[in-house]
Parts: sequence; C-alpha cells; structure tokens
Amino acid sequence: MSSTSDPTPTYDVVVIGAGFAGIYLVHKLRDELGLDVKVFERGAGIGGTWYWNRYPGARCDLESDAYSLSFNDEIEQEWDWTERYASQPEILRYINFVADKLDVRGNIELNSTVTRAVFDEDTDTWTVSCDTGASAKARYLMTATGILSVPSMPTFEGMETFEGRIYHTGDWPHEGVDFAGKRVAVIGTGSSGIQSIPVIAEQAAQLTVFQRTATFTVPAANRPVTENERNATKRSYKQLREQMRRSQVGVLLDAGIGNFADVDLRVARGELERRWRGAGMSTAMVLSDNLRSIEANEFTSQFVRDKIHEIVDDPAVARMLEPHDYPIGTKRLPIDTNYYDTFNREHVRLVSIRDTPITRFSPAGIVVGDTEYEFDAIVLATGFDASTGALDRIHIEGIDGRIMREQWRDGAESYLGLASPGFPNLFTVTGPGSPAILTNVIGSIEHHVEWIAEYIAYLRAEGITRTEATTEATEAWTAHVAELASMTLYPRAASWYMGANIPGKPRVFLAYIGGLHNYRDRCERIAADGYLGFAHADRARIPAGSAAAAAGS
Ligand code: NA7
Repeated sequence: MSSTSDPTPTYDVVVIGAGFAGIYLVHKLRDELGLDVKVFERGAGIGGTWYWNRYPGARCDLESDAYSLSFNDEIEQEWDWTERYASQPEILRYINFVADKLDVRGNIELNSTVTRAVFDEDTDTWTVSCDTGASAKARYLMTATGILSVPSMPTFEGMETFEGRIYHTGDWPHEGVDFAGKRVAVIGTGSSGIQSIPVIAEQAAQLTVFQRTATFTVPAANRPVTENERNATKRSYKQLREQMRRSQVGVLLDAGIGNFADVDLRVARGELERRWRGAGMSTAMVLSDNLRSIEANEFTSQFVRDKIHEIVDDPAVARMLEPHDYPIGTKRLPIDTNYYDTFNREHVRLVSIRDTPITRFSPAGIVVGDTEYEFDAIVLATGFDASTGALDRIHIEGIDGRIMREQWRDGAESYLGLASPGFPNLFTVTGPGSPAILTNVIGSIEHHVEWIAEYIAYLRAEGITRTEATTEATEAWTAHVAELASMTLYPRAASWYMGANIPGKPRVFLAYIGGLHNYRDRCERIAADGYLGFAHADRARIPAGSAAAAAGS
C-alpha cells in the first residue's frame, strides 16, 4: 500500500469478494506478481456463496475431488474430503484452510460492502468506496462477486404481517434454525429447495412445499469417501486435473453413448438405469444430443417422470411432481438425497402454485386462492439474481460517466465474460458471457485468475496503463455466445441462466456454452496475438485527460 497527499490508500489491485476467486487472486497477484492487493468482502467471514448458503442439506452438486483448487500440490495433498459430494460446512472449512495456507487474511477487509467504483481517466485508476466509509484506489479493479450471491427475495403481499419467521436459503442464519415441532413452508423447488426439503422434513412437525415449476432431479448417491479412494485420487490428481481442464464442463462426467436417432433405445434405457444409481449430473447426458434434440430430451425426461411414479406412492402427488415445463438439463440439474421419497411421508404435503399462485401472506401463514395454510416458519428457496446481480448493485462508473448496470440494461455484454467496453482496467471474474455457470466453477475461476494475472504481467512489462475491451470484440463475443445458446434447447427454459427468474431482467443467455476447453484455447490465442480485442494505452505517452485517444489507441 502507498499514499501521497491524498489520504486514500492506494494499491495495485482492489478485489471485490473473498470467495474462491478473491482468495486465489490475492495469492496469484501478490505472491507471483508481487502486487499490492486489497480485498473488500461483504461477509463477516470469507467463503462467498459457501459462507451465506448454510441452509439444511446444502452441498455441492459436483464431486469433491473436482470441486476443489488444483494449483497447489500441498493443498491438494493435505486436504481430505470426507464425502463424495461435500457439504457446505466442509467446503467452508476447506476455503478457510486454503486461506490460511496461502496466508491471505491480511489482505482482506471483512464486513465491507463495496457500493461505488469510479474510474479516473486522468490517472487510469479506480477509486472504490465501501458502506463502512473505507475507500481505496488501484490501477486494476477485479470483481470476484460470485454468480449466485444475491438472493432473490419475492415480494408477496402481506409478507410483513406474517407472525412467524421467514428465512431465505441463500442468507441462512449462522446460528442455524431448529424446526423441531414446527409447521414449516418451503417456497421453491430449485436446487436449494430440493436439497433442503428432505432435511427440513426430518425435523419439522409438518412440511408444506409450494411448487411453481416441477423440477427434474436425479439421485446424488452421496456417500463417504474411503481412505483407499482418497489416496488413489491424490496419486492421480495431476492427470485428473489436466483432463478436467481440457473438458467441456471442467469435470469428468460419463460421456453420451450416441445421438437419439442412432442408438438402440433399449441400450439407452439400460444406461439411464445404470446412471440413475449414482452418476449424478451425467444421468441426463446418456444421449449425446440431449440438449440439442427435443426428441432425445423427451426420452430422458420421460425416464425421470417414470422414476417419479415408481418412487412416489400417491399417483396424484407423483403427477404434480412430474416436470413438463422445460427440457431436462436446460435448468441446472439438481442432484438430491431422497427428494421424491420425501413426499411419501405423512407430514409432508405438496401444493402446486403453478395455476393458482400464492395470493398473499397472512399473519398466520400463506393464502392460495381461498385456502389459508398456517405456519410457524416460511423458507424462501427462491434463488438468486444470478451472474449480473452483484455487479448491478454496485455503482460502477467507467469512462464518460458510463454506469455498468445502465450499459447492461438490455442485457449484459462483455468480452470473454471478463471485460466490458467503457470500463478500463476492470476484470469481471466469472462474469456474464464466460463459461463459468455451465462448468465446474472452480475450474473457470482458476482459468480466469491465471489468464488475468498473465495479462497484468504483460501490461506491466509493456508499460501499458490502460486496457479496455473494444466495442467490436465485445459485440462479436456477445453475438457468438447468443448464437451458440440458440443452437441448443437452453433458451426454452425460464431459467436463471436466461435471467428469466427475475422480474424485468432482460432475457439474455448469460454463459458461453462452447465448453471450458474451447474457451481456454480461445483465450490462449487472444493472448498469443497480443491480447486481440483489447485497446491499450500508456499513460506516459498520452496527454493527461486524453481518454478518447487512450481508448482508441
Ligand atoms: P433456483 O434454481 O432459481 O430455484 C428457485 C425456485 O424458487 C424455483 O422453483 C422457482 O420457481 C421458485 N420461485 C422463485 N420465485 C418464486 C415466487 N415468487 N413464487 C413461487 N416460486 C418461486 O434457485 P436455487 O437456489 O434453488 O438454485 C440456484 C442454483 O444454486 C442452482 O441452479 C445450483 O447451481 C445451485 P420457477 O422455477 O421459477 O417457477
């Protein structure tokens, strides 16, 4: 840190957010590039998504040996995962272990929500301000604000009159919640609802699930990791990680057996049965064209619907649980532990609010049409303002007074998901238009951080003080992202991938669908070509205030 007569502390880099991305950025930029890095974090602890999402049953939907950092042998070898799919407490312990190993806590200021970030065109620096009154200047600003970090709070009429407690899965009380003996409602049947419902049902006296859209989910087949498995994984991490880096989604899933039109459907059904017993997300990938062909998708979808009828005793409840509103896989496919089975329990009931939505909350509970349901507690498992949500909540002001959330009003536009025109020296880790949300996000984070660090090293070596994504490159990338999405079934779902879960949010597909491997190649080529698509300027060689010259050079 340095300071002149201006009392604002000055760093090389300010990072917003201390989840996996923020922590890795500190390590990479500080320890490998020798930069002075400051992180502001909203939470009272580190961990981001895993700090806030403490709802009962919260766990990762990717296997622990994939959903973990790969860049440090010591961390890899010393940490022992206990379950195939790690629970939230274990992941949070892991993040804290990593932070201690890398000794990054001194760089992080907790309890500090960044409210403003303004670029100064005369000095090529950002000034960042927090709700605490703290501020900092830096040449580079990096947002590591996460994809699922802003809970989506529905506004039901009369919510404030409810006399019990209301919880959101994405902002769960740290002291935990005891539902014993309570009448509990859960609104929402996405991943958070599907993970929490069976666990809440274990505790509550009565559980009512309000379902707007029936959701596909497949068994997690979670189990403890044995000592032998753990050792075998540790021995082969090097190869495993390399394969993951070069894969479509950053994790090794069972491949498709062929396209719908080409495979023997009895064989496909057999393979679905096999995967149903423990292949997690790749259950929906038996047919290679599952996300491109509606016939293929319908075959897989019907398999899951049939399973629901096998599991659920009451045929009327099973019919309500049958998903029909989107092709399987076009919303993130949850993996569950006893989700459908839970509806066989006496004290669990399902209320469809698909055709008759929730009318209002009352002091006693929830009113749907003419029926009032009484509760002691209501759990909102209603999801997140994904991807752009956290960035929209910060006043980010670039050149010529451009405000990021206004620039993105009709849909987020970015170059590679990492940079946006008008916002020089700003990198958005796992930003909209990157592959992150469709991949093992840790794999994407590692890639982004490494690529950005290499780029910063290049900029410093070349004496470049300002970099900005060009409008042309950004438009071309955004069009490419949209075109790839349009070739799939993804746009048929009203998903958070499309921004469709937030009223008024533009419907733009928020991720690059071409695969982590292709994205990595593309980024490598861009770097090899002198960072094609970015405009560079050198403060020393342009007159002060010559912003236009800088951006266009
Ligand atoms: P999701 O997947 O966005 O699910 C939210 C759920 O809440 C979904 O069932 C929604 O129904 C429902 N919802 C949202 N708003 C309302 C209102 N106003 N009324 C009734 N129901 C509502 O969020 P999750 O937290 O479960 O999962 C997010 C990601 O975390 C997940 O994809 C994994 O990657 C991990 P809808 O489907 O919109 O009809």
